[in-house]
Amino acid sequence: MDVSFIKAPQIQQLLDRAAGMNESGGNPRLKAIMRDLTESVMELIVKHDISESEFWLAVKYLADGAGEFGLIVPGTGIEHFLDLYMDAKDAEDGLSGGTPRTIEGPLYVAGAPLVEGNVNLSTDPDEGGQMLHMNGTVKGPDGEPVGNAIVHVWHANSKGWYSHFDPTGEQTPFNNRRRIKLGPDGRYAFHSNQPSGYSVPPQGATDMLMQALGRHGNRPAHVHFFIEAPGYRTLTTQINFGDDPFAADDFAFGTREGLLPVPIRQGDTASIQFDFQLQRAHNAGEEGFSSRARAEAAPLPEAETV
Ligand code: MBD
Ligand code: FE
Repeated sequence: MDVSFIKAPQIQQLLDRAAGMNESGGNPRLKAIMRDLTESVMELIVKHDISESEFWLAVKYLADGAGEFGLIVPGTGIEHFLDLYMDAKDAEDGLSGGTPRTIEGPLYVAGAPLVEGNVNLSTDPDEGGQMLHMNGTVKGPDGEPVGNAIVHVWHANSKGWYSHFDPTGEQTPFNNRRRIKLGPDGRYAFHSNQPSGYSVPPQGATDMLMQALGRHGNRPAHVHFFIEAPGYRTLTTQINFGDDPFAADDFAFGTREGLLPVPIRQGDTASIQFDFQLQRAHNAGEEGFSSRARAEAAPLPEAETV
């Protein structure tokens, strides 16, 4: 059977009716997107001659795996694709330059302590024993220091687990998560227990998919950032350790040229010097965050809030 089967009047009429094209109510943009999405699924079924059994297996996979969509989206390359698409639209608008954006991932938690100075991110001890020291400057397009920035930083512990998402339940809320308030010079500095790479939960939906694709579910050790500052575009990015075995083989496609510093290692300490360069905001919306739904936790009562 050829995919032109989809173009038969009977099927085109079905698509129109299913997407509410003949109804006056509803959301026109959603109708147009739903019609194309449904047609794409039909095309896929015909192109690959997907059987009824296979189709319902896929529905069951999505239903059972819904809790891991935040991992499946980066694992399938779609979250990285969103970055490539935003980059391409920026280039069209003449908005290139600065530190590359890269995927947020599913593990940010709003409400981390707001702190100043040379900051310790780690509330909990970590038997890994290795320390990470990171510092640098947040700059603007002309190399000027960006004043009054807030650097949101979050990373895993030495077992690759993030606080608030740790199945062992061992971590204190906001361990390895802080918002760092910078001064007029744009300088930041923090230290923490060094993160290890991340692996998707064994036997979970993402792991099953990766195995079926002959892939793995590992990320190199990395540190996430949001950087916001008045007058500048909020940057979503991360650095991945250039000397990690998975630096060139990240299951989530979050590693990018310019975001792979190699830590300087001396004894139990890894040091990374890294400057960020922001783009100027062209409207107030660019100073904010996307409206992606994010986890949020109550601020710590003992937080050293500034
Ligand atoms: C992570 O820590 C991460 O950053 C991404 C993108 C996906 C899974 C786990
Ligand atoms: Fe991560």
